[in-house]
Amino acid sequence: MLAFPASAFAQKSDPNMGIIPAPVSVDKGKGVFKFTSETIVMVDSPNHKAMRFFAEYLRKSNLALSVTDMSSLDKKKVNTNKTIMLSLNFKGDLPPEGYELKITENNIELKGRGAGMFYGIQTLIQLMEKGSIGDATIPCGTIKDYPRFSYRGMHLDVSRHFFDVAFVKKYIDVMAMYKLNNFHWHLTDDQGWRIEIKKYPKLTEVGSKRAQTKIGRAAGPTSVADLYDNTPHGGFYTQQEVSEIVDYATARYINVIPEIELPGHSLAALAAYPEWSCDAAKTYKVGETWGVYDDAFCPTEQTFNALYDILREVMELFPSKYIHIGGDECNKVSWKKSQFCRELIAEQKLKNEEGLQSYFIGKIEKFVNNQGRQIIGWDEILEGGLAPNATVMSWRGEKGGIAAAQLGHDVIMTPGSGGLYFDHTQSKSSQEPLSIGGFAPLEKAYNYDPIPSVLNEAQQKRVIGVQANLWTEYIATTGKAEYMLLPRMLSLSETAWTPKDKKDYKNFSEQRIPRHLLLLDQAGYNYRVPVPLGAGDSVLKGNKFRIELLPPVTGAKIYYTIDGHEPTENDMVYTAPVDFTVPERNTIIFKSIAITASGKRSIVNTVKMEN
Ligand code: TNX
Repeated sequence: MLAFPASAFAQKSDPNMGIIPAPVSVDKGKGVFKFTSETIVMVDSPNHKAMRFFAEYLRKSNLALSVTDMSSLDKKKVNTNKTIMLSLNFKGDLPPEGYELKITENNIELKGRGAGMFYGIQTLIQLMEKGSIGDATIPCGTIKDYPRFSYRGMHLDVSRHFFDVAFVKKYIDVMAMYKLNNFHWHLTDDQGWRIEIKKYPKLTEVGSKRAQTKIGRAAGPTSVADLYDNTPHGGFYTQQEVSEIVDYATARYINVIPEIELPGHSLAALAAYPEWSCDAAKTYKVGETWGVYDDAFCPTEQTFNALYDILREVMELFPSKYIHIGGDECNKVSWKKSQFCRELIAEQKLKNEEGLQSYFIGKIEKFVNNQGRQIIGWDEILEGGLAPNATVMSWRGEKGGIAAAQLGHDVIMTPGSGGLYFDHTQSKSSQEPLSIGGFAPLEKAYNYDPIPSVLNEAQQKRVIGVQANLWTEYIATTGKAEYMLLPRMLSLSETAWTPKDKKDYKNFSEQRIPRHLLLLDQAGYNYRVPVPLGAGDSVLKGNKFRIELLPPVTGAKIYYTIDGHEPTENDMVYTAPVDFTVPERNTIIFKSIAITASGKRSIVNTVKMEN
């Protein structure tokens, strides 16, 4: 006999009070704070960014509460019962980005400075139960919280597919809800240049459009299976839109890091300005398929000057201390063919084309440093010698990150092997949508530890954080982008924020995720509905079985069949554990599906019970 684990979904019994990412410390209290018509929200710094965010949140919510400036009140006369008090002007220190939140039946007190206040507000919002005056409550407790890593990043590739301003804002919103603080915006690549550059208008006039896109998942540019969709694709952000997004993110304590890819992944720019390539006589067209192209920026004076001009405009638009300059997957074919490059290698006494890559990155870094900024590059920037102040994003496993940390460079961990490539598939089922492949289920990013154990203490400090990437070769719609992002981004959030010893996947996936998925639903996000909890695809051996399931989303229904058919809402509704006795040499096939209140569906899960 085999039984599925019976784990009661009870948020009330959750030691983390349902909060994602799990806080550093939670001391649960008894009772709830109730919102009534007498509740007042008092702030001591109404013009503070976080306070303005909260005021706006309250204005849009059903709570109809406004924010009162404490200085406008006679403090002695204020009844501190029924108040929610947000203060920045308190004595003592909190850890960077930290906050303290105390909820009693009488009042709520939130202390935090800067981002800390903002994150305290996010926690408060997550704790809110029901939405309107009269029935809204917050459970009592005391929370002390601050992040494990200072860099908590989420990336979005808008080159392979373009996503409009409204979607980018929605993406930033959900990042902010889960306390992520760096938005890595992959703005340029072979398949599209997406940022307006005033000095070089052809970058967007020509470089932001491709004539068609490869269908399905075939090999890269040299593939012979040439099937295309015959549909033009394009789009770009004007500088004004870029500024609007930067402001929007800044209001949510999110830094926006622009990525301008060089020297490789630059075909869209070369289609616009072939004179920046090593063979200006060649015609280049904006990439229509995926993979690594042979063309790259040529390291001439002319190209560098153009890149400096571009970066100057980029730095005007982005206040970020970091500017991402790419650096990955430059295969150097065009450099090897170039007389100019051979001569430059000799003249600069470089070893080979690897040395030239390092020379290229070094010059760009020097320029960026001279403007008071720092570069981030993918781990290939280690090849041929690392630019002196660069921060490395380790994506091809952890090797690059480890080497960089050992050299004393800052590192951001974002390895595919850590489940941080959200373009990889979320389950092995053929019911998943087309993806680039790989395998990155929810628990993989959750269980990833960004600090490699081979690093000594000083080197470990070089790992400033962790990031997940959403590459969009196979993601053409916002719905699919959200499906690939969520709920995995919540795993990233907890990996980036929560102390390692407080992480607990069972608590996360069974007690907290279901409610968050309902909240995300209500906030208008798409996501992947996990299969009914307790129902992994499996083959069980024996004669007596009990199937015990829990809805993966609060309020979702589970339907099942035992006749081999794909379950739908026309089938049996799971309400209580089901027992089976399987006769000898027989098999019962139990298939289940979860369907949320809004109609989102999980994939079908199959359990075979064999005797
Ligand atoms: C590798 S990650 C790339 C991207 C692709 C991605 C697909 C990195 C630095 N380069 O150009 O989109 O794989 O997973």
